[in-house]
Amino acid sequence: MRMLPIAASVLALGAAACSGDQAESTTPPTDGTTPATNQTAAQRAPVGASANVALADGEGASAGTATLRQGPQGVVIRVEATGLTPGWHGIHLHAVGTCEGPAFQSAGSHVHGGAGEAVHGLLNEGQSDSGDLPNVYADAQGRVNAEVFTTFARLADSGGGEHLLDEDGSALLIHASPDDHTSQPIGGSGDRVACGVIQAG
Ligand SMILES: [Cu+2]
Repeated sequence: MRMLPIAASVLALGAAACSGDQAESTTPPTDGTTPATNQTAAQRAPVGASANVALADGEGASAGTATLRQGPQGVVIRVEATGLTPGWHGIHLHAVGTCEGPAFQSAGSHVHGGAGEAVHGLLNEGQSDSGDLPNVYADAQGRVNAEVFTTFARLADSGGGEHLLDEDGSALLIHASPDDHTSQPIGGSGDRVACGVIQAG
């Protein structure tokens, strides 16, 4: 009678070793479930972090809102701005979470954590500026409804890109003119006309 429990244990160990072998298979999955990525697993951010922005013009009047949401490889930014001149506008992530009108110089330059000076411009071969974003377009009433995406910044504590919710914060800033995505230091996008602090949501 004593032998029965021992035999059962040996059988259980055998089964565990078997399933362990299966788990260690190196055959790559063929069902397309492996995410295509240009970042290593360590750089992928946990999703779910969000932030809100209350935009104001140089006189302190409301100029709309923006929301930021963290994805695994970057941040989706929805911009719902008002009171702009019709046409294209440069929009960037600036390095300091302070928006003092009318010129908003308090927001500092663009977010940039890389070595050396930031090279601006999404279409510039040497681009390294983490605050760069595509332009947004204001309609005839001066309203913007747009979503832009950046892999250069993050809300999450880990992941790729510059941390926007760092000690001195960050700001979302809309310029008077379009960004040509090439010239230094801000793509010729001119005055800072609307600014909002990026606040964890
Ligand atoms: Cu800017």
